[in-house]
Amino acid sequence: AGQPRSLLRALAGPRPQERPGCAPAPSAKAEARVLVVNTGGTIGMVQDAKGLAPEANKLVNSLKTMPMLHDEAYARETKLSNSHEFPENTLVLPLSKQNKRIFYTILELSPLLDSSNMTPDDWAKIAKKLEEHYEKYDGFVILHGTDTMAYTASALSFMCENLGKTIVLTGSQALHKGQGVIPVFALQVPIYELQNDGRDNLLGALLMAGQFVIPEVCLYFYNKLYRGNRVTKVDAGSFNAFSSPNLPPLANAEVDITINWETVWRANTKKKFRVHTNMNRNVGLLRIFPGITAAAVKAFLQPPIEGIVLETYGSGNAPDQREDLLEELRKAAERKVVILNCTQCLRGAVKTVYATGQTLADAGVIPGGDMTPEAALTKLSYTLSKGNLSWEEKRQMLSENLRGEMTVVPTGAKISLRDSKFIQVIAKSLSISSKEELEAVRDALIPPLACAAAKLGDIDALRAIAEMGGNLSCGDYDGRTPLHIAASEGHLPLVEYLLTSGATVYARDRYGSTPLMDAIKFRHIPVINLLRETGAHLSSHDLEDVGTILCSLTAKGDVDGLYAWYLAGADLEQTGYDGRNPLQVAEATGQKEVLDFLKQKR
Ligand code: ASN
Repeated sequence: AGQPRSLLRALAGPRPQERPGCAPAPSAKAEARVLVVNTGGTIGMVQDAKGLAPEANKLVNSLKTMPMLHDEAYARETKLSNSHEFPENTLVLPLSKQNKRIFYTILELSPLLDSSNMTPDDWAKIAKKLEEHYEKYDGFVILHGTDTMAYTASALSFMCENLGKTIVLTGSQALHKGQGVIPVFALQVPIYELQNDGRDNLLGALLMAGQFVIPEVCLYFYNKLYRGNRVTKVDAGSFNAFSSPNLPPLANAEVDITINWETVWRANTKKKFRVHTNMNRNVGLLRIFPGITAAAVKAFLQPPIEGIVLETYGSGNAPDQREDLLEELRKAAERKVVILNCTQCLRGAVKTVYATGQTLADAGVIPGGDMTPEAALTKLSYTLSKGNLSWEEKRQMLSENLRGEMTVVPTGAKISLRDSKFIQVIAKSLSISSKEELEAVRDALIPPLACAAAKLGDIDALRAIAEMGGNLSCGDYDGRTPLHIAASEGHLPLVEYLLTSGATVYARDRYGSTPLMDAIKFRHIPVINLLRETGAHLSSHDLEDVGTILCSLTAKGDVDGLYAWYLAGADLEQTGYDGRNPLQVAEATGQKEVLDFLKQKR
């Protein structure tokens, strides 16, 4: 155990954020909705005759009895279970330290699975649920068995295209209780057991998904949030089951939650979220070993196989004196079988420093950098299923960094903001010299500088800030990001630049406003269109009083205002507080222009 206290403190009450510039500030009515997709795994298992197995419809009722995971008094006060606003099986966390109420709805897949039984069809099932519910929730948690969690996390990272919201996989682990002879089932720890990691993992995952826009498929385990396609299961027994050997965690949940924003993957797209589900199954993992026979390699590479991950030694080496093996690899490459080279080592990357590595590259094998075998396999499966791409394009795609699954060594010298003259001068005048203090100055200065540049429409300044390592998703003291400002000002090229440079459309400022809401407020039609193209949408919270707002715009004859709401996705037939809809108000107030507009949009 040893870890619950830190997470409980994360729930305890209001404290300022440790890095106010970088986390989205709570909105005016600070609420978040998270969808929990339960796929199975130890977290919800019960004991049956054969051992532990998943059981349907059990989790929600158990969670309701756990105060750290459900605030029963608040649920009763708000009549949560009878509310039309929330779907069945919705629970609510106690108020978080950031003063946020996280409501979470549990959706159980059928059948629940021990993750050893998962296949790409199950990944597709999860992905489709995410797509179906994407606009209704702020973030997503996937409960999953630990055995194949790294595969599912890697697969989903590729299958989720243009992701803008946080998705967190978590579960619970097996535990060795001492050294004695213990039946296998006694080693497993479902959430209902006293000594259990599932409660903390679920709570941590909910706090991450409900409070931060981390547009990645992540994995939360034992107080750490990792990039999903960087992890591998390294321990069959301990709570500390996962490791991300080549990338530091995205966040740590200690006394405070610290997000490592520099490591967080930045969405850089103007396209909408979608899922790609038909993964190619003709792929495999082949681990070479001393003395492996050419016959074994040949058999493995037979049709219908279309791609394999070759797990090689050290920094990507295989015997260069085994002409028989190389011949099989060459023949496969000629048949257009794609071969991706990954190391068997836990840490480090494939490099062509040895002649033995170079020989593989000459045989047509693609270097896989520092990808985990799980990431390499699922990337292969994803890339090979892109029917519209040629063989060369698929090979090209495999060597590119698609979702942060591999480290790209920057070419040319990279200046960091820490080295910037400006920060240096300020640091000097404040007598600051330590790395941490310099970083604190940098984090305090970037958001207002970037927002000021956004206000002026100064793309060059923003580019300079980004090139120096500044995060353009950071919010200022009011949680307003450069994208909020650019949207309010109607600077279309700047909005475009920000969207392709890692800005998130889902950031909310302290007043609860998103860039889309700001663009509506100032009626910047082209900006609204662009944000919508990128997947921005109005949440149920944004639409709470929309009927009354639309009726009031109608009464004032404000066609532009109505048009802005309409383009943002509002329903123009919504009724206001007095039960009338905009059309009825237009008729009653004789707003002819509005009337024509409303009739045309019906
Ligand atoms: N066998 C279980 C599973 O992967 C292991 C676990 O969840 N700890 O579903």
